[in-house]
Amino acid sequence: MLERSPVVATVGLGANLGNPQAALAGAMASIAALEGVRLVAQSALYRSAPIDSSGPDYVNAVVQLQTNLSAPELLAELQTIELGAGRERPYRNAPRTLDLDILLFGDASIQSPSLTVPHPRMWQRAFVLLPLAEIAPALVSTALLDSVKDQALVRLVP
Ligand code: A4P
Ligand code: MG
Repeated sequence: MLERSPVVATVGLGANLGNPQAALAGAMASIAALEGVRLVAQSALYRSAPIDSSGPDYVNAVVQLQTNLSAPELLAELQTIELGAGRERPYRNAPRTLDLDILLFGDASIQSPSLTVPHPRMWQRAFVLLPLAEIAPALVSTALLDSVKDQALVRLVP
């Protein structure tokens, strides 16, 4: 079988139930431990109020990884990690113990019933753009950052 060439994927992490900081740290470790995945960068954690959602404040972060997995394979692995963190889906945008979204997968454009990449709402959200700018500044223009400046976000310093 032909080896796939590695792709750099960007994953957004979020949580607002349970212990979000611990959930995000655990998820980063689980992602780094996946076969066929190498974690190349991780942002700090950021706290913000829910957008189009409810419940306690969210904690968010973004990681970049290099992987030989396909995008659907990576999604399946991320969903297994979500389930391991007690993720339930009672209704759309419900508060959650852990959410892992594929934001970018190389320069792929994917529109399937189970996967839309780039993530359609990522460019409107400070909780994605600020951590992304921290680890991949070339991907986030000043104009984009300016467009989300009204969304309050606190960088959590460990
Ligand atoms: N799916 C399609 N594309 C993707 C992708 N690129 N990455 C499908 C991951 N999954 C993708 O996901 C529902 C289905 O989307 C999956 O089965 C998968 O096949 P989900 O995790 O159950 O639902 P979700 O995350 O609630 O959906 P969505 O549409 O990604 O939600 P959003 O728009 O990301 O909103 N406020 C703050 N402050 N911080 C947050 O993290 N998150 C949300 C979720 C709302 N408000 C927030 C935050
Ligand atoms: Mg999700």
